Amino acid sequence: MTDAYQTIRVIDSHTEGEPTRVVVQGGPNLGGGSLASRRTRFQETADDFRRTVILEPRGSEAVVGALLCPPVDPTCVSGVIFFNNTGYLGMCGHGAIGVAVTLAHLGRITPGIHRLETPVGVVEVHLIEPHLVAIENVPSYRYRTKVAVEVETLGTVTGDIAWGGNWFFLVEKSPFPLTFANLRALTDASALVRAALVRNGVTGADGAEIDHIEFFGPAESLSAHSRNFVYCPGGAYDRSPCGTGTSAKLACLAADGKLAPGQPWIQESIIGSRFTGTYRHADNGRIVPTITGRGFICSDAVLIVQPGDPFSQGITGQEPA
Ligand code: PYC
Repeated sequence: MTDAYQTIRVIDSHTEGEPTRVVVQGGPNLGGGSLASRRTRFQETADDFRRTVILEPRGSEAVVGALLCPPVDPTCVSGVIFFNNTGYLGMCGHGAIGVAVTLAHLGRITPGIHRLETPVGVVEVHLIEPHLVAIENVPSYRYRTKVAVEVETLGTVTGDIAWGGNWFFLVEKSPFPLTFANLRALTDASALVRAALVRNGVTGADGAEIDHIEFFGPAESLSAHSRNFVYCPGGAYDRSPCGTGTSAKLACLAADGKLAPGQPWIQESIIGSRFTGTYRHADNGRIVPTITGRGFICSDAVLIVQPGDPFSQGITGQEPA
């Protein structure tokens, strides 16, 4: 006879290489209210659930979790709260694509346009084909341009600050060539840039921490416009070109007059996968980006948490009792 254990049903997918884990059963009950207030409740009352789902041994630092919840706006097919190895995200572009292919896999959506409610606003997802999705992201904008910071071992690093659903510091000239072999150096350099921004009080609007760093360089493929490396808040790198990061990039290109509305921008990731981005103008000098990429289901699984498991809440760096 086995003891009763906790089960959590998840569907794992990847979007251009970047994993998304959608919780479809066994998640915390966050009650009602806006998605932003439910995200706060998640953080305050159920953060152990985030750790169980994302951290090793059940997850990994690269995984972005997505908790499906009932939407407030009845025109939305679902609400969704994104989370990762360190906390909670406002929006997640690759994650929204992962949610769309997951909802299609579950038979909850068919090809067409659907709306998802997130803590930072409603995004439209267009399931073009079973594995091809375009998301119309939240309005994005460049907040500050050519901000110089002194970074330990790197010297002066200059970048733009932009919002694409998360805050980004975008560095046009990567301090290291954007190759897979340089992942460690790029990750370490990004961590130093992030620390320098904090040290110097450089923030997004309303003092928000800039928790994503993006380095750019020339594309490897002749048909892409640029290659990037994206450092995520928990120290992992984005295997995809990052949906919110590509949105922030489009906002900068638009502000510089380097990309016209509707003109495609092909952004290559550090592993060579791609998103195609376009934008249209919105109010207050903002743009509405559309990001298109592919998503594939990897597994439909039940996570099990047995009584007495010393790592039921993941490996956190604290010694088990
Ligand atoms: O695709 O927006 C994105 C994203 C954010 C963090 C990881 N991926």
